[in-house]
Amino acid sequence: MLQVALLTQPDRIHWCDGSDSEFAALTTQMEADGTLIPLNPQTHPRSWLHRSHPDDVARVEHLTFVCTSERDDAGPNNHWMAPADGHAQMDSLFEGCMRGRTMYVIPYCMGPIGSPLSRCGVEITDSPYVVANMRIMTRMGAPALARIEREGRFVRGLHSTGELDPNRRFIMHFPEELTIKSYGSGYGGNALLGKKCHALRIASHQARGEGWLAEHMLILGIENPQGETHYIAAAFPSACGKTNLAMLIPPEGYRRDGWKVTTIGDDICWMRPGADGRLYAINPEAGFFGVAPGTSQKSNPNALATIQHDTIFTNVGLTADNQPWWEGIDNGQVPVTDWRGEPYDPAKRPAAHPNSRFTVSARQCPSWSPMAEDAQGVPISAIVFGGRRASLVPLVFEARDWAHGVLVGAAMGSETTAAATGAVGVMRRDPMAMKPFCGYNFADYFAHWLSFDKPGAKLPKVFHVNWFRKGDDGKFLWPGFGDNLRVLEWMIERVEGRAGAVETPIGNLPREGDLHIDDVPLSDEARSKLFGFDAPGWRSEFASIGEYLDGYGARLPAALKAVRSSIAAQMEPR
Ligand code: OXD
Ligand code: MN
Repeated sequence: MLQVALLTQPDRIHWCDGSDSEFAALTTQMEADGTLIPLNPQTHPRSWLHRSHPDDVARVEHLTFVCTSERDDAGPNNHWMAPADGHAQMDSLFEGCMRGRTMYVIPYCMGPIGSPLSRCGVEITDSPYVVANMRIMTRMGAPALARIEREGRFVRGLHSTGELDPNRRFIMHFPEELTIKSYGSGYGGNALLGKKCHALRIASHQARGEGWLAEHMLILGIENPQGETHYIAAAFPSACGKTNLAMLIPPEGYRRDGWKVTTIGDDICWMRPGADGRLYAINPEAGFFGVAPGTSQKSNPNALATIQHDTIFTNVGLTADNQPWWEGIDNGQVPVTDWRGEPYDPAKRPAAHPNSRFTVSARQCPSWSPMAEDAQGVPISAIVFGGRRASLVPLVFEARDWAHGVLVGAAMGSETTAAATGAVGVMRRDPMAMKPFCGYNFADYFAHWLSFDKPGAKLPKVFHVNWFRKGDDGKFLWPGFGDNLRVLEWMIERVEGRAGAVETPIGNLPREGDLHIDDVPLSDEARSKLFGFDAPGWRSEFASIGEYLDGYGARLPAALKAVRSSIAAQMEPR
C-alpha cells in the first residue's frame, strides 16, 4: 500500500469500511462534482445516473493482457506480455497519477463472507464511482478486511482512471502473483476489479491449481410444484440474456401449477466438487451489473422491480422528469436527453448507449434466493451453454456425457455484442462464454474441465441452447423469456430420467411432445428449425470446430479431439 502511494502520489488515502455513512458521503461528493446525477426521488429513490467518457463505454479486449512467465501459459486466447514488461508499462502510467486525488483502499470478499469457496481481494482506486459500484457488487469493507487479515492471501488490484485516454489504457493480469493493474478506464468490466479481472481471469487460474471452476455463468433455482428445487448454471456470452434468464418469471400456467424460479446470480459462478461428488456453486458477486437496453416489463419484470430504487445507472437516457430511459423499456415514456447529455435526436444516436448498465444489490431482486448466502453453495443439476446463433443450432440438445459436454462448451459460437468494443454481430468462437475471461491457455482449461470426470463424481448433465434462431424472414423463431422455462423443465426431466429424446450425432434432441409447448404458437418452419438436425450444416460446423481447436496445437487434450473426430465421422455420408 505504501509502495502504491509512493508511486501514485495521492493527496489523501481513504480506507473503505463499507458503511452506509461512507456510501452517503461518497454519493454526496459525486453529486456535487457532477459524477452522479440524482434521478427523480419520487420514482427512483436514492438512484443516480452516471455519464461516462464517450470513449469509455465497454470492455476493451484488445487492451486486456494476461502476463504469465511463459507465453504459452496465457495461450492463443489471450494477449500476452512478459510480467516484467507488463509491470514496467503499467507502473510508468501509474507514476504520480493520483496527484490531487484521493486514493481509496477497498477490501472486498467475492462470495459470502463465511464461505470456504469465497476469495478476497483489495482494490486500490482513485475513482469514487468505482468505490460506490464495488460496494454494491461485492461484500466490501470491515468483514472482508478481517478475513484478509486472518488468511493473509488476497488478490491485489490497482486501478486509476488516469486521463481516460484510449491510447493510455491497459488492463493487465499477473495471475502467478494474484495481481491486477488497470489504467485509463472507469468502465465496470475494466475498473470494478472484483468482477471480470478477479472473479474470472485471476480466479480461473487459481481454480485450476486448486481443483475448482470459475465460470461466466448465471445460477438459478427451479422449484417444481412438489417443492423440489434443481439448480442450473448457464454460460452465455456478454449481453446474451443471462440476467433475463436468471430472473425468469414462469409462464402463467406454470405459475398456477406452483413452479418458481429463484435467482442466485446473473454473471459469475464458482463451483467445486462436494463430499457427495456433486458440483456446488456460489455466486461470488453481491449485485448485478446488468445491461439496461431491452429491459422491460415484458422481458424482465423482476429486473425492472429491482432497479426501482438504490441503483446506479450508467449511460442511459433521461425523461423530462429525470427518470432513466433506454431503448426497449417500452413504458410509454419518452427520452429528452441522451446518454451523452445532449438533447435526444434518434437520427444522431440512441438515447441509451447499447451497453448502458445498472448496478444494483442482488437482494433487491424479487426472485433473489437466500441460498445465495449459503456458505456451501448450491448443488448444480445441469450446466447449460448457449450462444446467439441465427442459423443451424437447434433450440436445445443434451450432451451424451461429460467429455462430450466439454466439447459442446469448447465449440460454442456466438455473434458479438456491444459489451466489448469492436464490431457487433460477427460470429466468433467463445468457448464456455469465457473467451474474454479465461486467465490461462484454453487448451489447459479444457483439460481442467475434463479432469472433473473421475471416480465418485456425480457431475451435472450438460446441455446447449439457442434462444436466437431466426426464420427466413429474419425474425426470432422462439418466443424466449418466460417460455424458456419449458426448455429448462425438459432438462430437469432428463436429469431425473423422465423425459424422452432422440439421439443424433450432435447429442440428444427433444422430440415433438417431449417439450410442453402445446400452448406456444409455432409455425412449421419454427418447429423444423428449432427441433431439427441439419446434417450437412453440422458437417461443415464440425469441420470449422476442428480447425478452431487445431489452433491450440499439441496442448489440446487428445480426449477432446477424439470426441470431435468421432462425431464428425458419424456425420460423414455413408
Ligand atoms: C459483463 C460482461 O459486464 O460480460 O457481465 O461484459
Ligand atoms: Mn458477463
